[in-house]
Amino acid sequence: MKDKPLYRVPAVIALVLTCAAVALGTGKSAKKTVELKDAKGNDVGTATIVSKGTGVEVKLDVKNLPAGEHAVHFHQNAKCDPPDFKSAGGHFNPGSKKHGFDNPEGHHAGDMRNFTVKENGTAKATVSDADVVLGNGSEPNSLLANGGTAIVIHAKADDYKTDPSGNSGDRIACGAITP
Ligand SMILES: [Cu+2]
Ligand SMILES: [Zn+2]
Repeated sequence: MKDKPLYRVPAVIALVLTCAAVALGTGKSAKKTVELKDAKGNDVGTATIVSKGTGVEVKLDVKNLPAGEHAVHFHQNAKCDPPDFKSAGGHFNPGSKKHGFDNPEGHHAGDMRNFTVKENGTAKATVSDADVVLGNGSEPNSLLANGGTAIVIHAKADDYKTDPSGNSGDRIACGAITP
């Protein structure tokens, strides 16, 4: 009787493979909602990534963040370990560029424009990125490639030119983007 569950193993494997095949077959994700956490692990809202044209658009709906202008980027690892979020790595940079829209050697695929948090600590803002796709993870510039990426909000604004991160200060919120 003890070996009975073994009979189920091939069936389970078949089911998993079928699901994987279906998932790959349907290919691209068109939308991804990411939960953002601050350095203390508190929920500070969401970033909803949608495919737009040949890139993506990111709808930020955040709360409990310091008022003012903040940098937001895609970073290379889908890993948001508090409190410093260093685990997210550098900016997502499949094209091996330098940082910043105003940098002659720039810019990283993960670079985006700053957004502003209101005095009450909230923001509803839309930023875009023409250099990345959601895709299915097989494209080099897919946010889902190599296990995924992260979206990171910084303490300060991005100056759009200082390598490697626009002099944007601490990482104050992070959300993993996983396949
Ligand atoms: Cu960043
Ligand atoms: Zn950058």
